[in-house]
Order: sequence, then structure tokens, then C-alpha cells
Amino acid sequence: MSKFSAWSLFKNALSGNKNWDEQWPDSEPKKEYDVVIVGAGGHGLGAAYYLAKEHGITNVAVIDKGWLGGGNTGRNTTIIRSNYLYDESALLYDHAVDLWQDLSQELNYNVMYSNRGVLMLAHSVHDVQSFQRHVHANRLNGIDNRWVTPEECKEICPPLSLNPDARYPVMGGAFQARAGTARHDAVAWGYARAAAARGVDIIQNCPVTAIKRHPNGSVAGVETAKGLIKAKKVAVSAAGHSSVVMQTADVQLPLESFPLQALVSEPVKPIFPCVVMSNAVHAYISQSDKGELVIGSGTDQYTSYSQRGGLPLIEHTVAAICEIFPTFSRMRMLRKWGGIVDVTPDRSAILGKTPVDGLYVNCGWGTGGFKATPGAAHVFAHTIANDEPHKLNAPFNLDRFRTGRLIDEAAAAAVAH
Ligand code: FAD
Ligand code: PYC
Repeated sequence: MSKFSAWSLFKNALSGNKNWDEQWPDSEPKKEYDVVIVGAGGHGLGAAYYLAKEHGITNVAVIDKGWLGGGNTGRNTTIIRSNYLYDESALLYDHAVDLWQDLSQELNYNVMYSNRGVLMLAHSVHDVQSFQRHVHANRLNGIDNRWVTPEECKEICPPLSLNPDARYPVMGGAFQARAGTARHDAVAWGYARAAAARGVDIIQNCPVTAIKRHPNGSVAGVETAKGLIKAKKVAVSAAGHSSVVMQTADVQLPLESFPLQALVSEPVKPIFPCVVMSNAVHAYISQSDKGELVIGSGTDQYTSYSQRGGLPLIEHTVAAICEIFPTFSRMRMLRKWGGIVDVTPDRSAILGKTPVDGLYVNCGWGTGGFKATPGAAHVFAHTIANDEPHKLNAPFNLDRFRTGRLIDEAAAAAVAH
């Protein structure tokens, strides 16, 4: 919740925000950006691209504490789908799936979008009922999700075991054929190159340490490890760290950060034609174009900013995968890694304006924001340019945690999140 109040104004007046313009050292450049975006992941770079392309706003800087796409954009398991339960989410994620279809052409950069289909396995009566509910809800929203029998699951994914004696036997699945995968870091590179070509500045290795405000409370710019940068508007898209950055502007976000881990196997010839997710065993798997099996876990069970995560969880995930795909039990792991995901109480994103004039936020995508990248970036740019949310992101406002109008997508992924 925002702590923006007469008290915080007073506090800011006493602190460094008081004489922002007077404080500005002569040695600092006087340039003022129209928009500074904090975070050069797919969401931040994408927002810069759409600001330039669709709104003609090119006096923009995207600032990252590390390298392009070095956050979750380059760490995720690349699953793209829109089979979410609630109308608000389904429409936003489907907007993204629409944009994914020709993103490579749009950016003139091959993001390797592959609509190979996502199959979510049901292993219990509860799963069957829950997924069938999702299928019906999706179809009402015009989203291609359908219920498939165990035999159809096997046709879609031949390595799947239908052993009835398995601890989690397959009782059917929900299949979204238009869903799929993309090359994750290419998304950051593609948006970066296309945004830069339109005049956007991209500044790497430059942590933003504080958001600065004018004495009247509105945004004035950012303080970074390399100096102050003036901006009329600041947009924060710093997954895993958004609450830390926003707190410097006296805006508190209802977020917790957790490690989320993934791994790849040694590369093998093409064997896995789709994406499979299993809620019950908390694992998901696909095969990259390089041949590696890409496997992911649920979040670690403790909050942390570690980009590594704990080993026992990976063991549990691999055991789960080998149970539904026994044919993979002799394969070796090539590498594993983690990312920091920020999670809201209702497992839906926060995307919109904040109580501070000129300050916008796009965060809380938790375990599922890669698939949203083009759609979220597109509506975030609209929100920043117009100082009004797009109709697709209007429900994802910060105010919902005050009014109670939550968008509860706790069952949205095969991930404990
Ligand atoms: P990021 O790519 O994380 O970008 C944020 C950037 O902000 C980072 O580059 C970071 O360095 C920068 N930053 C942070 N603090 C500061 C600061 N103070 N100053 C300057 N810069 C800062 N989603 C899916 O849809 N499908 C999946 O299959 C999937 N699998 C996942 C698997 C794993 C292991 C992980 C970790 C995540 C997964 N996700 C998945 C979630 C998805 O990766 C994220 O939701 C999404 O990539 C977020 O994109 P972003 O651009 O907002 O964030
Ligand atoms: O949201 O589809 C998803 C997902 C898969 C793995 C992590 N998130």
C-alpha cells in the first residue's frame, strides 16, 4: 500500500528530495528524459520499444543493474500460454499470445516462437475437475484450450508413460495447441535492438539506488550508482526487486521474492514435441532447439534474493519428471540455475499507475511473466504514455489489494507459486 501522505511529503522535504533541482551538481549532465525505465528485461525493453513505436516517445532510457536480459527473462523455461481461469488474466495473456505469433517479423529478430502446444496433465479427480473448469472458462473467452484423454495425451507426447500403477497416473489433460515456447534471451535482444534503433538509450551495469521526487511529491528522476538522471516519468519493471526500488519512493508493494529454479539436460536428438506441465508433481518439461530437455521446479519455500536456489528441490523435480517420463531416467543434467520471482498475494501481476505522479510499475509476475512479455510491455507503454491504464491492464491495479477485488490465479501454473 502507498504510504504517500502528508507525512511522507514532509519527510521527503526534510530528506534528499527537498532541493532536487538545487542539488543537481554542475558536473552532472542536464539532460532530462521523458521516461526512465528501471529494468532491462523483456518487459522493460518491450515497453521502451512500444513507447517509441506506438506513442512516438523516443527520449527514453532503460537502465539495468546488470546486463540485458540477465534477470528472469534469460532464466525462465520459456513456456507461453494463455489458459488462465479468470477473464482479466485470460484476456491479457491472450493479447500476449497474439503478439508472440509475429514478434520475430515485428522486431526483425528471430525470437524462435514455436507454437508446439502446452499440455497440462491431470493426475487426480481434483485436477480433472479443475482443468475442465479452465477449459470451459477459456472457451468462453475464445481461447483454444481443450480436454484430452490419456490416450490423446500419449499421441501428443509419445515419451509420456501411461502406467496405471504410477504414483501419479495420467487421467487426461488440458491442451492449448496455440501455446508454446520462444528463445528467451532473444526476446530481450530483439526488443533492445529495435528500441535502440528508434533512439532509446540503454544503460547497463548501472543499479538504480533510489527514485527521486520533487517537493510536490511527483517523480523527478532516479539516483543511480553512476549519478543522478532526471526524468519526467519513471517506470519500474525490476522483477524480483521492484518492491525494494519502489520503497525508495515511499510506495510499498505487497510482494515477496522467492528463488525459482530450472535445469537443462545434456542435448539429445528431437524427442519431445510439445510442452508438458504437471501440477501434481510440480514439474514441467520441453525440449530446446539445441536439444536440451528444459525442466523447471516450483519456487523454493523461503524468501530470498539468491539466483541459485536449494539443491533438494531440483532432486525432487528430477524424480517427478522421471516418474512420468521413465525413459529420461538415464539422462544427465548439464546445468541448473535460479531466478528471483516476485509474488503477489493473488498470484497476479501489478501493472499500472501508482499513487505517485509520474511513477508506474509492472511487477509481481511471479513464476509466469515470460509469456506475458509482449502483451504486458505493450499495455505498460500505453499506461505510461497516456497516464491511464489500457483496458486490458486496468484490473491489475495496486488498488485491488485495498478494495479486495483480487484476481486469484493461485492454480494457474504447474508451479508451486
Ligand atoms: P527481468 O527479466 O527479471 O528484468 C528485470 C530487470 O531489472 C533485471 O534485468 C534486473 O537486473 C533489473 N533490476 C533489478 N533491480 C534493479 C535496480 N535496482 N536497478 C536497475 N535494474 C534493476 N514465465 C513464464 O511465462 N513461463 C515460464 O516457463 C517461466 N519459467 C520460469 C522459470 C524460472 C526458473 C524463472 C526464474 C522464472 C520463470 N518465469 C516463467 C517467470 C518469468 O521469467 C518472469 O516473470 C519474466 O521473465 C519477468 O520479466 P521482466 O522483464 O519483468 O523481468
Ligand atoms: O507460467 O507456464 C508458466 C510457467 C511454467 C514454468 C514456470 N512458469
